[in-house]
Amino acid sequence: MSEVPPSHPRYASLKLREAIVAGVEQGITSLHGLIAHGRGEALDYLIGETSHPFAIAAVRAGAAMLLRARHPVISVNGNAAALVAGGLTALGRLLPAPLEVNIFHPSKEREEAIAAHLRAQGAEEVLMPTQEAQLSYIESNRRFVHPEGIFKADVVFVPLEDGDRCQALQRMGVEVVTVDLNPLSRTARAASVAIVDNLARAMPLLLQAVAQLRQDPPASWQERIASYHHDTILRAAEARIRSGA
Ligand code: PTJ
Repeated sequence: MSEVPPSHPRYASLKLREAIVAGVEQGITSLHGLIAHGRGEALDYLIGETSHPFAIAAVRAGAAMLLRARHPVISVNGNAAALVAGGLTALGRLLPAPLEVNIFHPSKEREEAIAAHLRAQGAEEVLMPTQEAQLSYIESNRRFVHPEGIFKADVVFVPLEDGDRCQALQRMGVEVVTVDLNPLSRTARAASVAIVDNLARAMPLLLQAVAQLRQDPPASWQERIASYHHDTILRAAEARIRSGA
């Protein structure tokens, strides 16, 4: 039972905080995930807790990139699973694309708990990290991937993480669509498309964009991607944060 009354002025933010705490209690999210979430909260506060045009433009480009992909994969960590498991599962069905569990802080139990949580939300295919397939240019636990998933992906949706794997994937020629409230992070900078927004707000927008764009001819996806200018988008997000308005 939630202890947050809907009338509370910070209801939406407090509900997300509850979801992350519940994630820790269910063995899905790491304790470090609480700290990462707090950093996200602070940046969201500065950004005005709303989805700005720079985020909407990135959502559309990201949706087009995922639709254009030959083999898209959705990477899921402990924070994303706690916040938007249902949305990630719906995205997997819509594209279609497999979900793959990939976490930074090693824990077999947590990997299993994340997979079970995704399946409970209706995910049909959840790929797990393996020893057989490993990414280059990275030494953390994130290097262990699935041979049929991230290992052979051409585009990976990577919501909310540290930057190492994003950089490694880019060096391997894989495109990355990320959601990160920090436009200065290595993830946001190294990504092909960075949606600077709260993952909880961006997820329904991304689902809507994919549902709309998949009706359009593939040539229009290419145009959408070409009209996305990564540095300009990141500068606009940073300017919004710095303005303090
Ligand atoms: O489950 P694991 O082991 O894979 O761990 C996941 C975390 C998130 C703990 C791990 O990847 C990590 O430590 O990430 P960082 O380096 O703290 O980066 C997380 C980034 O996500 C930061 O730039 C935060 O500002 C940002 N962030 C946090 N919450 C949100 C967010 N971005 C969008 N939406 C959020 N709700």
